Amino acid sequence: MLKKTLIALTGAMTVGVGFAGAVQAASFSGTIESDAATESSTVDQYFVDVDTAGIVTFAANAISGSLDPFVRLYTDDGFLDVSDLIAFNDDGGPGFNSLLNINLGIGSYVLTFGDFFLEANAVGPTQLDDDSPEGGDYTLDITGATVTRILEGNLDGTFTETSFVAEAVPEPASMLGLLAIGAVAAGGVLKKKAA
Ligand SMILES: [Ca+2]
Ligand SMILES: [Ca+2]
Ligand SMILES: [Ca+2]
Repeated sequence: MLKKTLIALTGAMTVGVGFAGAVQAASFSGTIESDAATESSTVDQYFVDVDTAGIVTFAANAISGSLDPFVRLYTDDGFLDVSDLIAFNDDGGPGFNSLLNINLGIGSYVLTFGDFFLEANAVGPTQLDDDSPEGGDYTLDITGATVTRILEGNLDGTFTETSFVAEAVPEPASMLGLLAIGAVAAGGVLKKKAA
């Protein structure tokens, strides 16, 4: 029951987490879809603004399926193409997960998220994924930048703009929120064990 509820909320909801100081952090959920028949998989785009120059972290973790996360970062000049590429990461995180730590100046950027091997010119909504199209649910944690827009790639070649809540939560409220989430999760586990 709890799991179902959480899945239903993914994609449309963002859990904003505020830290002390000016560091911005937020966590997003999404899904990469794949189609073996057409050897394709979807590519999602996260538009972010950096308001204070410094280290920005993108942590992309698969949470279901056989997804092998691969991320690429581009400058946002209004027309996303291969010439905008500035960085990428495949397996910098645990296992096959991606972790991109990069020093960025003030400006606008686009992170693309897809399954291995995400080519530099594969800017969505789908990519030719002929090494083996794989999909699954994922989380993306972004620290040091603010997400302004999310475009989810669809297998039919369209994008869906995902609505999300970017919360600027003061530290005390944020801590209460985390405690509340922990309490709900604990409640769910207890219920499951009792059933
Ligand atoms: Ca461009
Ligand atoms: Ca990977
Ligand atoms: Ca693949």
